[in-house]
Amino acid sequence: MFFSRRNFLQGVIGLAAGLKAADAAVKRNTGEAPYDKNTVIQAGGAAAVETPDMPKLPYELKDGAKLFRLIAEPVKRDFLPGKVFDVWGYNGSMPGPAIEVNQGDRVRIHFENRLPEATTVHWHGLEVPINMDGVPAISQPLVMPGESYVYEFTVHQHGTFFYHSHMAMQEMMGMIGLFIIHPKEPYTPPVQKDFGLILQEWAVLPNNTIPNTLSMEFNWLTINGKAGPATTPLIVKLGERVRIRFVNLGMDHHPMHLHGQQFVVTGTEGGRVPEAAWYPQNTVLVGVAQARNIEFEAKYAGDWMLHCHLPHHMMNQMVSMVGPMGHTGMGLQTGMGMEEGMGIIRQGHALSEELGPGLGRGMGLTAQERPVSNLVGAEKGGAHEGHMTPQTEKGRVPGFPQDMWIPMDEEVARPETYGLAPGWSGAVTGMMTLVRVFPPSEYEKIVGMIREGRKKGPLEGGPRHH
Ligand SMILES: [Cu+2]
Repeated sequence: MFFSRRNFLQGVIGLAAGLKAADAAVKRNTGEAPYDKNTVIQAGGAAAVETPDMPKLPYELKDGAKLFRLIAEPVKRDFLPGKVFDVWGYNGSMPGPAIEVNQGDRVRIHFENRLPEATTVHWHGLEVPINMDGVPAISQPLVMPGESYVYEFTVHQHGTFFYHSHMAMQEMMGMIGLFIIHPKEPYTPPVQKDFGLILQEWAVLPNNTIPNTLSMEFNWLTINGKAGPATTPLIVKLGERVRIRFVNLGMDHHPMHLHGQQFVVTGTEGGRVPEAAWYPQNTVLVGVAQARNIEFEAKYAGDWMLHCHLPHHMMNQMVSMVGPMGHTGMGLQTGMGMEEGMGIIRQGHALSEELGPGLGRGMGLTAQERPVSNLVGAEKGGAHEGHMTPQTEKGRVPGFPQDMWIPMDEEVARPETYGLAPGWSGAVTGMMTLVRVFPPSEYEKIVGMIREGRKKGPLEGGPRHH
């Protein structure tokens, strides 16, 4: 940890006591797509699910069913401020808006395909009639561009499910959304906060905006379509019981780790886990196509990290800088032909004597290999100086550091980041977010900030670190 997060605000003035979780959910779901207040559901007194950075899908009651209108379409999504990517999603949102219903509901989904290619919608984990299963050519015809299809079924299960395209490359373009079903009989013990998070990874080459769905190396990692530090922190009051629902539909598994507390896994993609099977953990592996619900009591105040623990999933826009283009850190080299300078292979194969080391796949034994790092060329005072892990003059070693340190507090400031320690955003990158646990008076203060939309200015008592 770069900062100690043990000191907390003091002397803050409590504001607007009594704000309900549902109100907070309304305020916080201010994503790009329209958000409708009627989607906040209080099932059996359960807390409504909050989906930071992601809207919920509104519905209307019609002929005894909850009617949703789901539209598959291309979407522009900024993973970070200024990093806008061309992805695919639903209703203007990627991930798609969350569908939230109650056990026993009749659900009708008017689905429309505005993509340039055919698609279908699969209801992952739901026990639905075969003609509602959403697998093209197996259970239904492909829904061609411009066409519609009506899905309708009764949900008798409860838990964390999701919907997604059943075309593999479309999945990797972002075509997934939460499908949460609240139980008829409320879960015990009850939770006061309930969050839904979708984990995704992306391969976007430099200077591209369209994910390379064929790639198996990923350089952008997102939670609800945002990369840290643009992920909106989860706001919790000290002593509350918290549920976090993780869903993963990608190429990689994500060991999600929570700092400072132990949790139990209370649900999977198959539904509720019996209490007798709960055991303490602080890292849960959320595998591909899986859902995991965790629950914990927020016993300790602080800004606690919640993140995938795969090191390469804790970074933004990783690009291997090993190779001809990487040696200067400034793009195409001068004094070389175009093909040579760009590392284009014209002879041999990628691991050959001639080319292997230049592609960063050598064994350190051949003449062409040169000592480089992913930030090689980042000399003191150079172009990359401000993006390097802070060093001292004494600690400066050629080729190091390997890590990036790119704080952007101002660019990602939201009410939920209010009062975080200066530079905090340098520590939250890739598939990372924060669980901010506030003592009651400070909690009311931050909720007040959220309601007002305030995101700047000091908190009384100073920053939360020393
Ligand atoms: Cu991961």
